[in-house]
Amino acid sequence: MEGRVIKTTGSWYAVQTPKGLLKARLRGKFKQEELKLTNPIAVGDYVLLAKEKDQETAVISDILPRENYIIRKSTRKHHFSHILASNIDQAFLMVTVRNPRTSLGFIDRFLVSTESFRIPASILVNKVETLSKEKDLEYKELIREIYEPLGYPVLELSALSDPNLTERFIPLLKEKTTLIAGHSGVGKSTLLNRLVPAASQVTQEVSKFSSKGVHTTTFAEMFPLGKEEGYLIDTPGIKEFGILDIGEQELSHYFVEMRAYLGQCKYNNCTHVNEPGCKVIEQLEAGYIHPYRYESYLKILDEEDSHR
Ligand SMILES: Nc1nc2c(ncn2[C@@H]2O[C@H](COP(=O)(O)OP(=O)(O)OP(=O)(O)O)[C@@H](O)[C@H]2O)c(=O)[nH]1
Ligand SMILES: [Mg+2]
Ligand SMILES: [Zn+2]
Repeated sequence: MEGRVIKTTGSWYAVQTPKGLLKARLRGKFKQEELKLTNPIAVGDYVLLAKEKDQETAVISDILPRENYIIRKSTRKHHFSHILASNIDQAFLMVTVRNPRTSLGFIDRFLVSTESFRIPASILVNKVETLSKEKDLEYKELIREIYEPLGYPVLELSALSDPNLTERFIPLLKEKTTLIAGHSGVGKSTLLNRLVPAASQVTQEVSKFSSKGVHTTTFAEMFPLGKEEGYLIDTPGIKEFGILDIGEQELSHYFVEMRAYLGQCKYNNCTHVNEPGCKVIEQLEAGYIHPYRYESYLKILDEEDSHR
């Protein structure tokens, strides 16, 4: 039978099937040929599984091909990646101006990974009710100025205090699998709890046992939206997104504002760094490409280069 992984906790997987939720484990080891992964199965995966003799647990025998996925760099193993979630319809990157501050470079890395699969992405600027300093408000506006013209919706919110979150967000989530990602502490689970009351119980239960009173998400988990079709995937906070092996000429394809000019540079193997007759550099100098975005482009190019 076929099912979808909605939760992983290391060795066990919760799989939603037509016959209900099953607790499943993996049979043997899977070969992951194209990627060096620390997790063979991720939330969002469609899998084939069969019930075991006891009828209470199941064994996963295969993973169906992933339409897409978002990865982060493994914190433990160098050159390894960890799939946050797979088969998603859209991604929300939650960012904050302070406590913690999200950098533009982090946002751009995320957008490269969503663009590489053409996953629609939005930027959620959370905790806006805490911002009053001129500098902070300017940073918030900078985020809007950079990303909105590129086609990424920038949504400001206060997951803690906005009264109308359900009315605002549920229509965006309907009939879709949505991933929420971002640094630790930006408020991903807080938003989830507001939108999916069933999830809130889970979190409250856990936080009762937590001495800090704050529950840091440690495993990705997918929550059904209830009567609205659709799923919301809460993910653990991450420091850095991974990027699949992207060639140096390929990277510019994932910067939407550069895409339009590709093929117009003098050299067809242009990397848009310092080549003469580069259309991208020309557009940058004319003010049509944001300097911060170009800075991120160079940084990612450089980092990926050092991995080759
Ligand atoms: N002031 C303010 N605080 C918020 C808001 N949203 C969340 N917080 C607080 O930020 C802290 C972290 O929130 P979480 O929802 O646990 O953050 P998270 O992104 O899930 O963090 P990880 O699970 O570690 O990745 C909590 O103390 C929340 O109460 C907000 O809109 N305004
Ligand atoms: Mg969380
Ligand atoms: Zn060029």
